[in-house]
Amino acid sequence: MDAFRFTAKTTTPISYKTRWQAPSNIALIKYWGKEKNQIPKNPSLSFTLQKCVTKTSIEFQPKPSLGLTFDFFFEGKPNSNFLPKLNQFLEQIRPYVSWIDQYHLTIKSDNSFPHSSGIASSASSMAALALCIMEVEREMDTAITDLQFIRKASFLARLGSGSAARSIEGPITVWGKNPSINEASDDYAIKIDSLHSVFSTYQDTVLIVEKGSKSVSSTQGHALMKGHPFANQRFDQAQQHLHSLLEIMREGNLEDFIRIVESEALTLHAMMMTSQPYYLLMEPQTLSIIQKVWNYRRETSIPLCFTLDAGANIHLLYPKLYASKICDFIKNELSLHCQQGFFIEDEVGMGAKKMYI
Ligand code: 2P0
Repeated sequence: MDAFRFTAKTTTPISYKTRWQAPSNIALIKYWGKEKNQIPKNPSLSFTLQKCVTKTSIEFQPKPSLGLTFDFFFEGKPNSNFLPKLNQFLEQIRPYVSWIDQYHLTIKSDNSFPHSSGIASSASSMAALALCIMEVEREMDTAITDLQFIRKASFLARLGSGSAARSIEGPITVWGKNPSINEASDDYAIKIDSLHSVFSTYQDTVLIVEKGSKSVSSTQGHALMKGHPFANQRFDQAQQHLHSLLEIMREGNLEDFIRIVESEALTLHAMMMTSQPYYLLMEPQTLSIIQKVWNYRRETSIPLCFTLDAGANIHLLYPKLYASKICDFIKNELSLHCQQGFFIEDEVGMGAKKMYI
């Protein structure tokens, strides 16, 4: 994607420090299966979250020799666990931000959610890094427009982790080509406007069923879609689901919204269960929660539904209007199935923010 290569004349490097906060997101239409460099096999749509965020600062120091050098601190301490993923990210984006070789980077990162909560931090962390880097690029090339800034940040974040493309803007983004959206791209995510107002305050309570790391990573899961017996049907289904969901979200029809959202969650896990080798990320507690959500919905007619990420945790989605009733249900019934009763109350958010240091 040559449009995103840095072409402005570089000036003498200057010391610079920047800090951004980027949110996590939860996909309603799931990205599962990809080509090289996180080009998705199907489009995805997500809610951007508000409270589950990564805050990252980068200090750029000019240096005499060229090449990629950086230090990384997580929650105030040097941390080598993240170095391979960070190194891979910086190597991937280097052709598009060639100026970066003139700097030594000191990267400091914190998550608002516990690292061992089972909430993936790759989306929020890659998005925050991409935004810090774009801010410096805009210092060097003042002709960059806000739209170019956002799109290139999403593009760079995607090279680190596919779902990170959707963690720049909010409250709802789409990443991946789909005939119903002219502007949609496989290279970056775009914000979707003009949806029903109920979705501008939608709630997401994350029920933590399992805090530990997963037995099969998402990157491995994506790879298993190659040669998967149901891959093509799944990619077609995601296209159709996205087309229908956009219409449903414009109208605000919650019954149809639930039907597609829950089907997407279960299909994602069905893909895992029918991969070769097959595997399972849901836990018995995940299923108990799903059954209770379905019973609750039947008994109360309250439009509470669930979705799943690539793990055992449940995201409960519902309109703000029902927050107080649903909160009682979570505390009294669902938290019993959570690891140490742990859950995180979040809602849709407006996207990443620059932070003043
Ligand atoms: C998504 N997931 O749309 C899907 C649904 C999890 C379930 O994208 O290999 O961390 O870094 O591109 O983005 C998780 O996979 O994978 C994911 P890579 P990523 O949110």
